[in-house]
Amino acid sequence: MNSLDNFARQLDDAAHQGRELAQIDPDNKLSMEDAYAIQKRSVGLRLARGERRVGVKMGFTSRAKMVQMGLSDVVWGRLTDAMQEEEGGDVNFSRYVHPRVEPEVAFILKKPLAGRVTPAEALAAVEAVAPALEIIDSRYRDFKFTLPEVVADNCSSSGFVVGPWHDPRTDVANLGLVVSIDGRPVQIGSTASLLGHPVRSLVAAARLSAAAGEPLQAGWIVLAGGATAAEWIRPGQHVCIEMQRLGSASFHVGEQAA
Ligand code: OOG
Ligand code: MG
Repeated sequence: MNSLDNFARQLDDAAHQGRELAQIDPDNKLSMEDAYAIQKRSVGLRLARGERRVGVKMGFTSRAKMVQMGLSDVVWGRLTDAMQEEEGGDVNFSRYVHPRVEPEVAFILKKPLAGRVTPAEALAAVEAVAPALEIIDSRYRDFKFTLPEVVADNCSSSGFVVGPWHDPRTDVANLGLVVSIDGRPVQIGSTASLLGHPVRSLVAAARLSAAAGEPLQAGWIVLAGGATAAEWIRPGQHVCIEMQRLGSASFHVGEQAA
């Protein structure tokens, strides 16, 4: 087994078992190319277990997230069906290592979208748009990592919840949003923080996925990135996002299994 496969296996095991591991690249030797190769292989292990690819998530598309994590390049990860949690349902806390939640915008595509596209072309491929919550869960101890390490770890992808789908012609340029935990607002922001307009994140997703040989497909979901800093979540909490015009999405964090 070469070292990329070995890292992929370690990261997949940690994600599968919901346990943390030490940073894999303490000497800063991994290139971004290696990192994406590890990500592809580790998601490949999930697919081999029967999970189905359902889309792409973008990372570090807002200043709030870049500042929180101290990293500043836009990155992307692969979403599978097993990551989608039921809207309004219970998420199983024991499946996660040390989860955080962040507000996102979700697009679902009605057509493939590949390569260098304009914002208008990107919007023309959108079937619907929705408010979403991403549950990120770095597999690394203390949620600490370098850019290649987080990319190798599928950009902390772990869970996501999608709210009601809306007409793609809804203007999503600058929608106010509030994340509440147990009814208390904990993050307030706007969709404008996503590269100035969330559609720019979709444009970037189209370019980066095609460059990786996995162009965006009809039916795929694209998460545009966290619009605010992420918040820790704990068993027993109720987490909700309310977004202007698009409504709300929520979940309850189930008690830790004994
Ligand atoms: C990396 C994932 C970044 C986003 O929306 O910016 C991300 C992390 O913060 O652990 O999902
Ligand atoms: Mg995110």
